[in-house]
Amino acid sequence: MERLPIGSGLSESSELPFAARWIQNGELADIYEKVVARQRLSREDGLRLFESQDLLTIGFLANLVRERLHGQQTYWVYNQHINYSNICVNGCRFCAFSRRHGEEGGFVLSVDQVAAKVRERLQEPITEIHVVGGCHPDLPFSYYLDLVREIKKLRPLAHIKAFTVVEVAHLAQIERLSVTEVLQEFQKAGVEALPGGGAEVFSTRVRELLCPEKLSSDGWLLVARQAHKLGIRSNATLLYGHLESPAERVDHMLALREAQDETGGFITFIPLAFQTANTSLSGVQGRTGFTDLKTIAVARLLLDNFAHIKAYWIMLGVKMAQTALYFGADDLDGTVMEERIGHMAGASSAEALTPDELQTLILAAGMEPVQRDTFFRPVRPEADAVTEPQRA
Ligand code: V47
Ligand code: SF4
Repeated sequence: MERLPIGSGLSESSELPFAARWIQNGELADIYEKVVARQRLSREDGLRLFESQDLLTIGFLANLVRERLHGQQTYWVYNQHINYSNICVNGCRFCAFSRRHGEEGGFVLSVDQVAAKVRERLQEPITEIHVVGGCHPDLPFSYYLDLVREIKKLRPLAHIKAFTVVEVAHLAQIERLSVTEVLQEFQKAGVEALPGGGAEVFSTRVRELLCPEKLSSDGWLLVARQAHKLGIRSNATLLYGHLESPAERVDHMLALREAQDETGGFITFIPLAFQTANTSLSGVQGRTGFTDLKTIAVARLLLDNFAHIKAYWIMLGVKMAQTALYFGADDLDGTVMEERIGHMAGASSAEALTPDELQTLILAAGMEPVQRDTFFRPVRPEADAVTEPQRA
C-alpha cells in the first residue's frame, strides 16, 4: 500500500520523516491513513486507539485533526459558574456535590442571592453565565424562570447557558409539562444554550450501577435533540475514569456522533475526568494521565462532526489541560470563578483562572489564545461592548 506522507492534508512543511516512519511502521498506520484521507473512523478503530499504548501516535493523529480545524487557535471564555442548588433526588454514586432534601449541607440560593453573585462581577466583561444545580424535588418552575430573567436583566449582553438536559427533563416531569414546553419557556426567559452535563456514560450497565434514578441515556439524547430542534444548542459530556470500559466510552461517543449527524446542535464535547473524593467510589482508581490524554484524543478522532473538544481544566488540572491541547483539545473552558461539583469531589485545581492566566497557559503551549463566546464566536473586548450597563 502506498504510504501517505505525514501532514497530508496540511502543509508540506509539516512533514516529519521520523514521525512518518514511527507511525507508518506502527500498529496504528491504517488509522493514520484514514485520518489523513478524512475518512470516518469505526467503532473498531476507536477500540484499537484505546487499546494502544502508543500515546504519541494517538496524540499526533488527534493533533492533525485539531490543526486542520483550528490551526494554533485555542479558545477560552470569560464565564461565571453559578450552582443555584445542590439538592437532588437522583443520588448518583459519583457525585459529592448533591444532598438529599433535608440533609446537612444542602442549599438553595434565592433568586436574590443568585442576582447578588451576578452583580458582584458586573465590572468584568463576562460573556457567559453557566448555571447548573441538582434535580430539586419541588422547586417550582417559576423559580427557574425568575432566575433566568433576573440574570438576563443584569447581564443582557451575556449568554445564559443553563440547566442540563437532566434538569430540564426532571422539571417537565414534576411540573407535568412536555419537555418542549419547558424548553420554550426557558428560551423565552433568556436561556440560549444548555450545558452538557448529565450524559455520564450512556451504557445501561454503568448507569444501573452508578445512577439508576437518573434520566436514561435515550432520554438524554431525546431531550438534547428536542432542544436542538428549537434552536437551543447544547454541549455534551462524558464522565470517565470510574467503572466504565473503553468500549463503553467509544459507544458513548458514537451515540453522540449519530445524534450530531441528525441535528448539528452540539457545540462542544467535554470529557469530564472523574474526581473520586467524598463519593461512594472513593476507592476507584479509574484515571491515569494516559486515560485523560487518550480520552481527549479518541474523542477528537471519533467525533468528526463536533467542531470543538474541551479540556476542562477544573477536572483535569491546569497542567494536564494544557498538555491536552496537543492531544486534540482546542478549548480550555474559561475563568469559571466558583466551582463546586469537582471541588466537593476533591479536585485540586483552583476555582478560578484570570484571563491573563488562561492566555499565558495557551501562549506557553505555543498556541494562539482566542477569547470566544458560548458559540465560539471570537470576542474582541476592546471592540465589542461586553461590559454591562451598571445597575443598582
Ligand atoms: O453531569 C458529577 C459531573 C456534571 C463528578 O457544558 C462529576 O460547558 C467529575 O455539566 N467528578 C455537571 N465530574 C457539570 C457540567 C459541566 C461542567 C463544565 C462545563 C460544562 C459545559 C458542563 O459534572 C455532571 C456529572 O457528569 N460530575 N460528579 C465528579 N465527582
Ligand atoms: Fe444530582 Fe447531578 Fe449530582 Fe446526579 S450528578 S446526584 S443528577 S447533582
